Amino acid sequence: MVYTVNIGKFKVVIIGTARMLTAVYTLLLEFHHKAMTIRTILEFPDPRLRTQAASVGKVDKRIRYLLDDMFETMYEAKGIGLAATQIDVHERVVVMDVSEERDTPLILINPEVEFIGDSQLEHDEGCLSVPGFYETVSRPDCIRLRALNEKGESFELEPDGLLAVCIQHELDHLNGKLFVDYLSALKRQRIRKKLEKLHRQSS
Ligand code: QAP
Ligand code: CO
Repeated sequence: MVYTVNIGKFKVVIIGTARMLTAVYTLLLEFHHKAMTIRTILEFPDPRLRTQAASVGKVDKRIRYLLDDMFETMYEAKGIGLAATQIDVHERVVVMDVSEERDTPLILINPEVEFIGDSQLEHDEGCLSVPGFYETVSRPDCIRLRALNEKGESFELEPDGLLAVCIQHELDHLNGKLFVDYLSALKRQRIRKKLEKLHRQSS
């Protein structure tokens, strides 16, 4: 049999049995997917950043594709953390890499955080959704994290310092919260006005 299938903008002709069609089609879909993985990052004050993300039910191939896209998007943008919310996917998935060498990826699916001890840490924060702005935010320094990895296995971590700050920042995204929410209304408004102006100029 001769089959014609559409893969994105391509029309592909497959000659063979129906079983071959399925196999080749799956392969082509994966190839096509891998060719376009950088997603658009939403920017403050986009109201979609205020969405509460839903828990992931099953860590399957769909989630692993999402993780691939998120890492590619985060590394390309030179970020240290990216929540799915920021690419308009409202599921509880986070990718991070706080290492200097950019070679230590960390995946958090359905993350849960507990505060341990009561020391606070002041840290300069930025955000891929608030480009060009950095402000000091105070957060609990020591946390206990429980999350699922890319295989759906549960793991625990007790980070402090930058890693603890970044985890809390990304978890906030999944709950529709941004680091600018911790600033004064005046500072937040200034940032919003400047970004809105930039968005008008680039559209
Ligand atoms: C969250 O943020 C974070 O303005 C991750 O022009 C940041 O990856 C937690 C970025 C700092 C703790 C400390 C920001 C890239 C990246 C920008 C990011 C920019 C380019 C932000
Ligand atoms: Co952010």
